[in-house]
Amino acid sequence: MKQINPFSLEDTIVANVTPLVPSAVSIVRISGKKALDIGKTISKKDNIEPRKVHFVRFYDQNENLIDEGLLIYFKAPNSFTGEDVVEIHTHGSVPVVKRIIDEAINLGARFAEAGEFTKRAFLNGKIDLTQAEAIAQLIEAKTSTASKIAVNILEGKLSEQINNLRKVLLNLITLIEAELNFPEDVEEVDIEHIQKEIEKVLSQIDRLISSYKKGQIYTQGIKLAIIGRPNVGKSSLFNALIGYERAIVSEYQGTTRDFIEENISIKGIPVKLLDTAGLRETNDTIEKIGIQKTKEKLEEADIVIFVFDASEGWTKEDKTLYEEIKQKKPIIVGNKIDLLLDKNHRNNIIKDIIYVSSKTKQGIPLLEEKIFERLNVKEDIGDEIYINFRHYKALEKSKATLESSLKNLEMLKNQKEILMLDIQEAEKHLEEIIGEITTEDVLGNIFSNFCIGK
Ligand SMILES: Nc1nc2c(ncn2[C@@H]2O[C@H](COP(=O)(O)OP(=O)(O)OP(=O)(O)O)[C@@H](O)[C@H]2O)c(=O)[nH]1
Ligand SMILES: [Mg+2]
Repeated sequence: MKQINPFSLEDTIVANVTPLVPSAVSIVRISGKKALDIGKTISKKDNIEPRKVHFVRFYDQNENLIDEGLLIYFKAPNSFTGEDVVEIHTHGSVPVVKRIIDEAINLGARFAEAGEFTKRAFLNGKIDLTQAEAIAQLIEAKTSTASKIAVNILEGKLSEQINNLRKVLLNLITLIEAELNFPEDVEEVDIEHIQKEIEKVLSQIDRLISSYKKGQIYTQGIKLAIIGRPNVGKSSLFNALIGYERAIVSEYQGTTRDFIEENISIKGIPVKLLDTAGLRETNDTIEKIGIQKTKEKLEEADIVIFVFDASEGWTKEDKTLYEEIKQKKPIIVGNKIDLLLDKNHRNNIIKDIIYVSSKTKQGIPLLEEKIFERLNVKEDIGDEIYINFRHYKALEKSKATLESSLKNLEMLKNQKEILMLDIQEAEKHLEEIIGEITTEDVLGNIFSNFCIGK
């Protein structure tokens, strides 16, 4: 059998771009040197012009008709991958797509690895590494805000900022290098100028670094646990927040034993909502296990909702329990407000309570508002940039190098070679972000997370 280097740019690759499910239309993409010939053979059409939609019939090698559809040819370098690309649009029939792919393979293509089209786009200089990552992020995005974050990076906004920072550092490197090479002809570089420029770069790096945590809230979301005594209406509140009767609700204490999770979105933020077993002293073995799990979930939660029964008031048990968990700064929710006739009663309890009725849904939007407020993020991110973990790590390294240069600037004034090496190192870490320098490991990591066909 022929040994194929999985990532050789010499190969022509093929894959379905759309999922293999019955649908209106499916797309197969072929990229590489043989793409046009394969397109011509499958469609039995000789004059295929680039960037034109051709309505054709597709045939297998025995001249059997596979389907009719559209064929588009993107001539290198004006394609997604930068290579010759042929796109075949068929009816969304799984066997049709498979036959087209088989034909392309018969004609010399091989099935693409995950992310291989995007990897080629990167290797051929069509996009940089931040943009390649953004494509995967965009496809994976679960909320509209997460998609906006990806699109902003795909537009090249992060690369632009990184390149601006690199420019400042490269200018410094040039100045110092000139001074070192031509000490007679070139004036000594003003150390205050160097200091100011490094500080400028550092403040931008800090701004980008701080975007990482916020970005995680938008893309990864948060965990929100509902905690409280038995029967206060935790499961009812859980159901009210997710919008359907998922958790069992009953008038018996200790109804919920195992915790239940459900994913929701609050103003575009993915929220993993957790209903837990009511906390109380009990001899019931199963309930005890549930309570232990509740305590674990409490630790993991980013935000805790502490529920009490407002119709009963803030009882001694509520107070004891609250004291136990207050370090998590819970949002306190008084439930069953529909049963509360004496409205003045509310003011007698602690401040900052959200009153709701899980039964009538009164107060639920306000609670969602409060949860969102706690996250301290914007609803519309505009054109703001939120970096990923890889960017974050590289920026941290660049920052550490620059900070140490700043600290030792007085000493480095007379050791400009070392200063220059430091600045060069800081600049290299910025290069890593956009992928000017990368290793096969880094690329493997990024592209293996892609889906097939991208
Ligand atoms: N009137 C009224 N009744 C409610 C409300 N929320 C819950 N209940 C009732 O309170 C009882 C307990 O509700 P659950 O949601 O099962 O309470 P829980 O806190 O999950 O209880 P455990 O799972 O046992 O810890 C049920 O009979 C619910 O119908 C509410 O807002 N108004
Ligand atoms: Mg329950």
